[in-house]
Formats: sequence, structure tokens, C-alpha cells
Amino acid sequence: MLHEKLSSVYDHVLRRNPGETEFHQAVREVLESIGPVLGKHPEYAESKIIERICEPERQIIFRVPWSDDQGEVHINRGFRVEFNSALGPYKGGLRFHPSVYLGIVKFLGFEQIFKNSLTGLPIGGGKGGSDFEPKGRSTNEIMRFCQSFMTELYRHIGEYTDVPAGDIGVGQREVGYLFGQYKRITNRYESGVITGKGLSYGGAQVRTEATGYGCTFFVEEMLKARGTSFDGRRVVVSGSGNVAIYTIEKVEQLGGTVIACSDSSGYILAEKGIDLDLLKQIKQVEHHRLDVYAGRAGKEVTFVPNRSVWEVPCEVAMPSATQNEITGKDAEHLVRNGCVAVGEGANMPTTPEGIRVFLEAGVAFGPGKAANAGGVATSALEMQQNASRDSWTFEYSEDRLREIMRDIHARCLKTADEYGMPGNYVAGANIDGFKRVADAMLALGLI
Ligand code: NDP
Ligand code: 2IT
Repeated sequence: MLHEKLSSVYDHVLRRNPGETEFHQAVREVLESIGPVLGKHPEYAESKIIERICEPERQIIFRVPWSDDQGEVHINRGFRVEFNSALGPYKGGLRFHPSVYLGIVKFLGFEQIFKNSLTGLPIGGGKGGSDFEPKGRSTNEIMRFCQSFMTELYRHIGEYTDVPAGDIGVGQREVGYLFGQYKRITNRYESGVITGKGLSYGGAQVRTEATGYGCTFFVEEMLKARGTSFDGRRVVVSGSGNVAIYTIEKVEQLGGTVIACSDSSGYILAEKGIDLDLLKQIKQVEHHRLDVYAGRAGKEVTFVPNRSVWEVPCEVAMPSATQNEITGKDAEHLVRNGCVAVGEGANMPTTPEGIRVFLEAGVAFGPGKAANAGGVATSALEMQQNASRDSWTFEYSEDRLREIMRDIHARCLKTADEYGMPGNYVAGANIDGFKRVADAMLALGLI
């Protein structure tokens, strides 16, 4: 339910941003949480903080022309939405996927504001990407695309302005090509302009693993708060990309068994657990679909094509693929099958109906803004190391990440308690993230 004042803000957002359904969804979720804050803080409403937060500071849309290996010319669309810089330079990833349009970039940029705020680090919110489809493209085509994309983007970013990173379809290889082109155009070795870099040229230890590891630490904390742990738990992870792979790795280290993971072709079921070396070889080195994993792993593994991985019974669900992948029905099914905790590695993977089902059933539900904040937090640590021309060890960096995730977990719980919604991490994350940004915006005047 929306507070009366917020309902008119939401209607205004709908009118001003027609057709951007994912953006509407992300805004609505935050507005539903922050009603109680307005009662305590009339100054937010008086200075129209909420209306201002819903309007990006700047939105850039540009043409990305490139030619494939046969010489055929393609035109894609590039985006960078610089949403909010009250807490620091705009910070957020780039997504290359055919589904990308302004509404997706705005939902991601909007979520990023509150997520980045929750980390407690000095980073604002932004997001970008392109409707480019990397699947089936050669390494040279990917490089040419990244170079063309950066040939426009470079004029909008900088270590004190806007610092992109990876997301779906953008990993260390793409970040390398993007940084290379930025360096070439600007003639500046400005390491802090992009994060997720390779270790040989300014990347930080644990950034690659950070989102999956961080999400697992967050779920570990939620389980601990309920007097239990990962030990012996059956876990299902969706996706098999960056976030999914390092979630599987950390869950296994903490004593859980990941029995299924997926990609857009279907899922694999491996009752005895997933062979992570084989999964990394197939996904990160050979870039194959999951049926290839099942073929090589032997008869104890089944590949189930074109079905949702959420039909697999589990105690912990860690959605790590994409938005709106857990529907209300999936959530009901998970609850019925004994799911006690959900950690969102992906951004907005659970539909509003799904969230309602989990909360009503008393499932420990860690929303993406909190649970997957370890990725961007470690990006901020990469910026810190770049600025001081330093590099930290893996162990130290992982300790920092774990500390950050524990702190986010504790603040979500404390804030939820304070506002009379004990155990509700959605409310805790939205309110805590919102307040820090709102206070900074108030302090900075009407900008
Ligand atoms: P990757 O590109 O490495 O992997 C994405 C995975 O999700 C792939 O297995 C992909 O399958 C699957 N997937 C993507 N889109 C769809 C779709 N429309 N339908 C079905 N499956 C899909 O991306 P990441 O692991 O980096 O990102 C995963 C999620 O985590 C995203 O929501 C992202 O926003 C979020 N996230 C990422 C962070 C990071 O640091 N990378 C930080 C915080 C959140 P296929 O290959 O078949 O398409
Ligand atoms: O959604 C996210 O938080 C990311 N894709 C990571 C952003 C970042 O700047 O590291």
C-alpha cells in the first residue's frame, strides 16, 4: 500500500516515464517502504526529496556503430543514466543484453542509488549498457563494439564523475577493452575510471568474486540471525555467470550443497553438488550452454531444457540471473518445498507478488539492494586502491567484504526494528538506503 502523498508521486512517475515498466516496479517498491519515514521526517516532503530522487540527474542515449567480421555494419543503442551523485561519483555497471532499453537502465540505476548508499561508501548511483547481443560474437567483434561504445561514453565519465563497471554481458574482458579505449582517447592512465579491471592493470583482488561471495555472506548472516547456518543445506542458484559461479563457490565453502543452477537454455540438476571447475571451464573459458556440462559430467547430472530452475525443491534460493525470474507461483512453490531463505544476487529477480509470498511465509528474504551490494562495495574498494596506488591482498580484501556485508545486514535489521517491521530486510534496506541519500541531498541544497 502506498502512503497518500507517495501515491501521487508514483502517478507522476508513471505519467512522465511511459512504458518503462521495470523502472515503475523499482520505484514502487521503494515508495511502499518509505511511507513511515515521512511521518518522522516532514523535511523530506517539504523539499521534494522523493520527487527529485525519482528524476535522474542526467540521461545519455547514443549511437554505437560497429562492423562485424564479415564487414556488415550494425547500429546499437548505448545508454548511461547518471541518477544521483549526492553521495559520490555516479557508480554502477554496464549491461550488454538485447533486452536493454531505457526502462531497464533506469530501474537498475534507481536501485543502485540505495544499494550504494547502504554500503556506507562514497558512491552515487548510475547504470548503463546497450542492446548489443554478445552471444555468438567473436572476440574481435566484442572488442570493436566496446571501442565504439567507449568512443562516445568517454566524454561523460571520469574517476570523480562517473565510474562504470560490469553487469550482465560485461565481465573482465569487456572492461579491459573499454578501459583500453578510454586510455587511448584521453591519453590518461586513469585507473579509477572503471572497476572490475584485470589484476595486471589496476584491478582489485576479490572484485571478480565479490557479488557472489557477498551475497552468500549476507545469507549466512540471515541464517545466523535465526540460529542456523548453510551447513548441510540444499541450495539452488539461478544463472551460471559471474554472480552465480562465485555464489556456488562460497556456499560450498560454507558447507552447503548447490544442487542446481541455470542459464537461459534451462537448468542442470546435480543432487551431489556442482563440479565448479567443470562449470568454470564450460562457462568462463569455452562459453557453452549448460547441456554441455551435463554431457561431460556423466549420468548423475541431468539437463532440463526450457524450464525454470525454481521448480527444484531447496532450503535456500539464490537468484543470480536476471530481473523478475521468481514469480508469485515460483515463490509459493519454493515455500511449500521448505525454502527458508532467499538471497537476491541478481537485481530485482523477485516479482512484487513473489516478495509478498516470501514475507508472508516468514522466509528470510534478502533483497538485492542489500544482498548483492558486495559487488559495488568491492568496486569502491578498487577505486580506493587506485586512488592511493595501492593493492591489497586477497585475504584482507575478503575480510573487508565480509565486514561490509555484516554491517549492511545489521543495519537492515536495526532499521526494520526501528520502524516496527522486525525481520523485514526489504523495508530495512529501502529505508536505510533512502535516509542517507536524502540527508545528503538536504545538506547540498536545491540541486
Ligand atoms: P553474467 O552475464 O555473468 O551472467 C548472467 C547469467 O544469467 C547467465 O547465466 C545468463 O544466461 C543468465 N541470464 C541473463 N539474462 C537472462 C534472461 N533474460 N533469461 C534467463 N537467463 C538470463 O551476469 P552477472 O552474473 O554479472 O549478473 C547476474 C545478475 O546479477 C544481474 O541481475 C546483475 O544485474 C546482477 N548483479 C551483478 C553484479 C556484478 O558485479 N556482476 C553486481 C550486483 C548485481 P545466458 O548466458 O544463457 O544468457
Ligand atoms: O548491480 C551492480 O551493483 C553491479 N553490476 C556492480 C556495479 C559496480 O559498479 O561495481
